[in-house]
Amino acid sequence: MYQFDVVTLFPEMFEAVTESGVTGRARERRLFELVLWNPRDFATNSYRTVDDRPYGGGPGMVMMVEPLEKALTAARQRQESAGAKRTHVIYLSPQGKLLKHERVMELAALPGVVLLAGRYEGVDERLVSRAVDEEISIGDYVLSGGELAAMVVMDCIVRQLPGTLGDAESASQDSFVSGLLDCPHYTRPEAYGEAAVPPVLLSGNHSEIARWRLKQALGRTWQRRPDLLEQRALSAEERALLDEYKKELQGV
Ligand code: 9WO
Repeated sequence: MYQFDVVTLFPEMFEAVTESGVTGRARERRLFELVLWNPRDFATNSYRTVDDRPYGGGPGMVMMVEPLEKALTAARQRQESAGAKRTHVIYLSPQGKLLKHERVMELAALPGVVLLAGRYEGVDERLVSRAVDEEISIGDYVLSGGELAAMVVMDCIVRQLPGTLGDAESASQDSFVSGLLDCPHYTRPEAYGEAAVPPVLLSGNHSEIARWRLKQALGRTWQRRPDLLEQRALSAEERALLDEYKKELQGV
C-alpha cells in the first residue's frame, strides 16, 4: 500500500482526492494511505503561530522552521513505521523541477512520499535545506499554496498504482506514456448539429480505428506540442502517418 503523508495548513482540502473519483475508489480499496499533518499542531506557543514576518522586510509572511520540521519528522517516522527504509520529502514550489511523466513513474515505484504544501510567501529556507529532498513544480505559475500541486502529484502517482485503473482505463494508454498527446474522443449522439463522428470510428474496423487514433495523436502533437516530438523517435509507420495527416490538413 502506497504511503502519502502531507504537511499542510489546510488538511480539509485533501478530501478532493480521498472522497471522490478514481483516487477515492483507490483509497477505499486501500491501494494507498494518506495521513495529514498540520504544522499548527506542532507550534510551540499558545497562539499556535506557524508564520512570521520576513527578515529583510517585504510583503507577505514566511512559514517558520520549527513547526514544519516537527511535522515533517512525525511524517517521516510514520513512513518508516509503515515499512519505508528511506523516506522522501517533496516540497511543492514554483522553484521546483517541472514534473514530467518519467518522474511520476519513479515516485510511484517508491513505498511512499512525504509532501510539504507551503503557504504564505513560502517556507524558511533553512527548513528546505534541512528537511526537503526534492522540490517539484507542476507549472510556471504561482498558486495560493502548495496543496493543489500536492494533489496533482498524488493523482498522477495513484493512477500508476497497480489496481487503480482497470484494463479498459489502463494508465499505460495515458497520452504521456506514449510521448504523444491524446487523440480526439467521441460518444453518442452520432449526429450533433453539423459535427459528425469520424466515419472510421463507426466502422468496427479495429485496425483502421487504431491507425486513425495514432495518426490523430501524431498530428495533434506535431501541431500543439512539437517539442514532444523532438524527444521521441518516430517509427517509419508513424512518420508516414504524420505525413498523411499533414497532407490531409493541406487538403492534398
Ligand atoms: C506568495 C507571495 C505573497 C506576496 C508576494 C509574493 C509572493 N509569492 C508567494 C508565493 O510564491 N507563495 C508560494 C505559495 C510559496 C510556496 C507555496 N505556494 C505555492 C506553491 N504557490 N504555487 C505553488 C506551486 C507549487 C508547484 N507548482 C506550481 C506552483
